[in-house]
Amino acid sequence: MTTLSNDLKLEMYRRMVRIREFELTAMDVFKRGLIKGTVHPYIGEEASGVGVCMALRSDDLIAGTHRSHGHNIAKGADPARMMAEIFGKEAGYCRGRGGSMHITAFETGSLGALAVVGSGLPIAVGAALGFLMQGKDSVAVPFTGDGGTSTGNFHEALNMAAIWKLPVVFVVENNKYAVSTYYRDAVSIEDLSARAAGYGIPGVRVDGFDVLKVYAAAGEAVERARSGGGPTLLVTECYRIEGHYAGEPEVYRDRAEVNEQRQYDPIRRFAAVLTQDGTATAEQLEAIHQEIQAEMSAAVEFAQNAPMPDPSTALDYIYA
Ligand SMILES: Cc1ncc(C[n+]2csc(CCOP(=O)(O)OP(=O)(O)O)c2C)c(N)n1
Repeated sequence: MTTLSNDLKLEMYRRMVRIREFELTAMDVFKRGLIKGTVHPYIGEEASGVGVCMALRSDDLIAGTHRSHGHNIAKGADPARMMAEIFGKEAGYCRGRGGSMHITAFETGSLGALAVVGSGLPIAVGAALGFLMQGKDSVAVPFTGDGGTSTGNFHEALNMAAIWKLPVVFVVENNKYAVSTYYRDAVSIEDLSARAAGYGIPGVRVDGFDVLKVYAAAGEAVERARSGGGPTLLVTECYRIEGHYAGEPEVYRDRAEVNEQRQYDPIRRFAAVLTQDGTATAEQLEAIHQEIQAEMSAAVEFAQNAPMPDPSTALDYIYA
């Protein structure tokens, strides 16, 4: 692997912490009844989104899921505008019309958080076809969970991207559960990247708790897509530490299982790498945590003080 600069590694760390703190804050405001709807925490999956998105250029596009706070932050979205969105405020990315499950930060290259499972994949394939038709060398990167790999959308999207050699990197975040269903109860194979063989495209499986490994694997797939080599199926093996949504009862798994997975915490693991390789001291990393916590308090304050959308504009922005 080429040596990465300290600045790059610290930016990866900062974005992982930003995701973690955003999710803790979002769960907190949800439990305190300050927001409507729900939130689907990305805690435990930070290395996946950050490893992938840091391998992208600003003109590459991502398409997310119902669990996409992390994808947006990894791609560079502003937590204050995201917080305003989940508070339903006009200052949010979708002017308060989208909420947690639909945050769409076009400015930083998000095609949207798309809550219909699997629906981001064909949208990204369309974006990739658009890049080719416009002579651009950008890449489209849809995310899905393990559950999404059994939707018709997944198979149609992979097939079309494969036959047209489109610049797409399909990222499957195998966090092991689709709501209450363990992934092995829903698919007949253990390695989801084996599904790539059915479309004649490369399938890559990577440790999704390790941001450097994800970054390297994503970088290779992105370069292949950008240089005309067609799509890749990239599976990041991770784990959903929190419930499917904030406060979900989680009756389908043992606490012991969750606690065992906590030892792979991607942030703690990356912190150990950064202190051991001399990138930063423990004190410097702690200062990042504090800086991000202050950012989250400011984001909540911004969101709470922002005005609600004017009811007379409820039907605005529906048609382009
Ligand atoms: C087409 C469709 N079917 C069902 C649902 C309800 N639903 C929301 S999230 C979810 C599970 C998705 O699991 P997975 O793709 O593994 O993503 P994860 O939640 O684990 O990130 C389901 C079934 C939906 N949103 N869309």
